[in-house]
Amino acid sequence: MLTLLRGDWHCGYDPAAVRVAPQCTPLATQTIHAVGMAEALRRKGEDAVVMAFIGDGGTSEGDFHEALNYAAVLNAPVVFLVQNNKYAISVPLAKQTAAPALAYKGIGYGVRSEQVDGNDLVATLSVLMAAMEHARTGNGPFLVEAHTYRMDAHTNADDATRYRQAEEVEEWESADPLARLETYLRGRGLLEDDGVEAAREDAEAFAARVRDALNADADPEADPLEIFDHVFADPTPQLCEHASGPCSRPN
Ligand SMILES: Cc1ncc(C[n+]2csc(CCOP(=O)(O)OP(=O)(O)O)c2C)c(N)n1
Ligand SMILES: [Mg+2]
Repeated sequence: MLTLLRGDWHCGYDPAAVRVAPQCTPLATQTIHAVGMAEALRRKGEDAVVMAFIGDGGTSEGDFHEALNYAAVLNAPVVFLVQNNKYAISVPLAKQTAAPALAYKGIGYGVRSEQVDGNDLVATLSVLMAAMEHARTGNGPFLVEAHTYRMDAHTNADDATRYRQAEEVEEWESADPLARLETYLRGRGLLEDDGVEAAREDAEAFAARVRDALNADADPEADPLEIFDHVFADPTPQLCEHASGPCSRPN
């Protein structure tokens, strides 16, 4: 997945093999793709469920609404997971929507919708399993709104201190999902110090392997014009005009 983020326009893996669509930058378009894919899989006789992930800001896009509507009309096996982390870059939720909750957007279209504490891993898993089962057994789409918080800035080009208070961030720090999971598992006698240490070491080793693999790869050498090779069956006159080499435009 990181291949793409290094500036290579190839997505870095075979989407069909791992059944994970390539990341796409235009917000909410993936929700429409998900509905189409779910319908296609159903017509092929597969009992698959498609999961579509979207943020709170993304739910304001028209595409999201078209996807919800069509998913409900088609009774498509899609689970929409809305990660409500309360910010869309610098736009807080209150300036994004007047709906009582984002889950209401699903209800309005006839999509079964529920809210969950997204920082509670066990609760989130439980709701998602129920949602998958609902969709897989022919009951149509399901929307899960997971409440969480964006702890950091949107990107390293964004300064979150310009639009939110430190107290707000601190409050959410105490709801750290990993710390809560650890407390829960320890409380149930399922985890002790050595287990925590082993998990930390595993995570560090995994991150180191990913970094090494990325460093070992040569930087992608992309020819920007190559993207047009896969857009038009035959190049347009305008493209030929700009082509540096011969252009194989039919007469
Ligand atoms: C159609 C479209 N409009 C605008 C953008 C620019 N943009 C990128 S991320 C973002 C905010 C997304 O917020 P949210 O859906 O809450 O997702 P989060 O970043 O919190 O995961 C915007 C406006 C875009 N990528 N696509
Ligand atoms: Mg957000």
